[in-house]
Amino acid sequence: MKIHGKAKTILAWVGCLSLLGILTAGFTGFDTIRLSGGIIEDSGGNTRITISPTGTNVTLTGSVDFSSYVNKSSQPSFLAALTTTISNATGDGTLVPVSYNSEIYDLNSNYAPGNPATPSAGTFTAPVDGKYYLTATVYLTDINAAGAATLSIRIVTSDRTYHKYFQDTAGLANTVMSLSIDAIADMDANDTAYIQANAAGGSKTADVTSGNTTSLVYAYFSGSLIN
Ligand SMILES: [Ca+2]
Ligand SMILES: [Ca+2]
Ligand SMILES: [Ca+2]
Repeated sequence: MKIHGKAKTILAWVGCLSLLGILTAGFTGFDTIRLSGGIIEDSGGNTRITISPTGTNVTLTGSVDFSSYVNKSSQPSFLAALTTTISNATGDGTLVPVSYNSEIYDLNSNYAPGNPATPSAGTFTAPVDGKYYLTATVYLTDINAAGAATLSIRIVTSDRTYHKYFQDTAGLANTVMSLSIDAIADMDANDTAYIQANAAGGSKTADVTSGNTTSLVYAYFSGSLIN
């Protein structure tokens, strides 16, 4: 192993270290090696770890094997629920921005709750370019279509919209439908994602319904950066 930068100075100072074996001597508990930047190479001269001079990035080159779990406590990830019903919001085809007003968790503070009174959409903003797993449900009640009711739930991102359609062929009064959707969305930094739903084929009686209690969630929106 070859070490560049300030680490070289540190290793010269820690004279008891062996570069031919496992580095154990001289380290106890949470001792610190402080680098202002540099690279660590394997015995073949291949760069394996790069630490940027600014101290903001560490780049690992090649595959990385973890023998235990990896807990990424700041990885963008959120879960929000709708806890207030949006009444008489659709049924006539109106696309409703779903408000998901109550955050259950928001690990990197990238989710802004919506307001069911307006209604305005609960919106996730991607902090970095990446692939984001997004999933949502809505619970539509009081759908009174004269004939067939067409329903949809959509994930609306800055670059594209993901649609999922359903049809209630019976067209019964007071029909209820639970709709769900998911996608692995390609998002750029500062792209947004929110949920829309609608019912068509009748009048504007349909409600986007919340759970009975905060522990019984009928409508939720969640997402996480996966890659
Ligand atoms: Ca938030
Ligand atoms: Ca974009
Ligand atoms: Ca209603």
